[in-house]
Amino acid sequence: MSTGFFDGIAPVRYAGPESTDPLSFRHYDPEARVMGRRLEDHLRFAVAYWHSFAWEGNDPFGGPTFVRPWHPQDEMGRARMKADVAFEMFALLGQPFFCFHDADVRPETGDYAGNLAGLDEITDYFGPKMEETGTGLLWGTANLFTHRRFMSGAATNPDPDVFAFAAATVKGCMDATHKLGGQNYVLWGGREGYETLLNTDLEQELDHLARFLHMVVDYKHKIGFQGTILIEPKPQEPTKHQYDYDVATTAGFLRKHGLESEVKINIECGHAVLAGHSFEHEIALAVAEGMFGSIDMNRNDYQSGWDTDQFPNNVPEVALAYYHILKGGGFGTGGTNFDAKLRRQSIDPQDLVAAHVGAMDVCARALKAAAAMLEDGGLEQALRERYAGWSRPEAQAMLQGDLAAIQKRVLDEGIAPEPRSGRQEILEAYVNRFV
Ligand code: XLS
Ligand code: NI
Ligand code: NI
Repeated sequence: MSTGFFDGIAPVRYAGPESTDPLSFRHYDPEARVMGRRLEDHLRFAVAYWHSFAWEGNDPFGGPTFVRPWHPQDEMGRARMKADVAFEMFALLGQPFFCFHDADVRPETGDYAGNLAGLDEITDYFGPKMEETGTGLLWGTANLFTHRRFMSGAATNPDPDVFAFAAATVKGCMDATHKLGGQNYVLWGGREGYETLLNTDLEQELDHLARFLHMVVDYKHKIGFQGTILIEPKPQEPTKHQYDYDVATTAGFLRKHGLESEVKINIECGHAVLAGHSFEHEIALAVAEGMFGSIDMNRNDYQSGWDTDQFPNNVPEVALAYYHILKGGGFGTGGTNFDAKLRRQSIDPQDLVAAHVGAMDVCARALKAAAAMLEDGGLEQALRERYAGWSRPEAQAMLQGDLAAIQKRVLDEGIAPEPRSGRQEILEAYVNRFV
């Protein structure tokens, strides 16, 4: 039986690029084939439960703006109603996946046993709904940052009791993710960092973080969870400095602790920008490190310098992100999770659906552009030409040699390199032909 929340909104269909209906797809045809694969299987979209159904519209200056029938979110009956509405939206959109934190889906009881019981109950309630709507779980995760017990961190808290509470919480969330056939399990270190070094033993905290992560990996194997463990980097916010700063930092941390073959990275567009990088930089680096896992798709406002979690709307930027994903072989267990929220003035149920429709269209258009660039091969050809000198035997031999041998060659052969154009504007104009 329908909750009536989305009354008047029909299942979203592909209507073609000429459509002017904000509740129809203009570019996302799940069945369309791109590089021999269905678009739905390329993009692997997921709705983020927290932004769409748990966040009430608060900002630092104001309280809730959304008035939903499942508010206040403090008891199981309304948690079930929220789930009913969420799965109605997944079905309307034809979303193949969703993602959730424990705290998004069950009420906060204030104690561990109560929270775990709520999580077990609501995830049992999800099971048949997932069957019925054909929605899978892209990833589950634990919220180790909202409740005040986590104010000084979770795995990196100076208090071992908080470490214990966090470890027990993650175990419960991994069990729930496993039960629902989740394809990944995510750890975003929301408060794994510090506000001031004056009260922080950075070295000890990093050791605890590594130990915690080893326990997560060990537990994954113990229960036979087939999904991928993912770390989601972010440089700051909420803490002043977060340990999993960016892809480079995370990759180094994983290697230092022997976790590089066990853990991959979930890259969020807004977090990349906060770290002073582009989205495609973070993706390309993770691919190069063999650690690319999944993406959190959103965008930041370029003026505010804050993780604004807006829905994506910049096709050229998103196209470059998917270019590097496709070039790296596409998603394995990962996907495109819309870690994006409405603006707090967008209070209608229709806004929620339209936001996802628009974002799915941006991604579809971007992925098609990325595939067309790869198939055309222009960028790859330009790369091959730029690095062509390295296929010469003497260049390869140099990599096996040493500085003295190279010096001798430079002197003997009178090597005097001439600079060559990087052709950036020509390449930018090339990209513009596809987006
Ligand atoms: C917050 C993060 C969060 C993670 C999941 O900035 O993006 O939403 O994706 O904990
Ligand atoms: Ni984020
Ligand atoms: Ni995220």
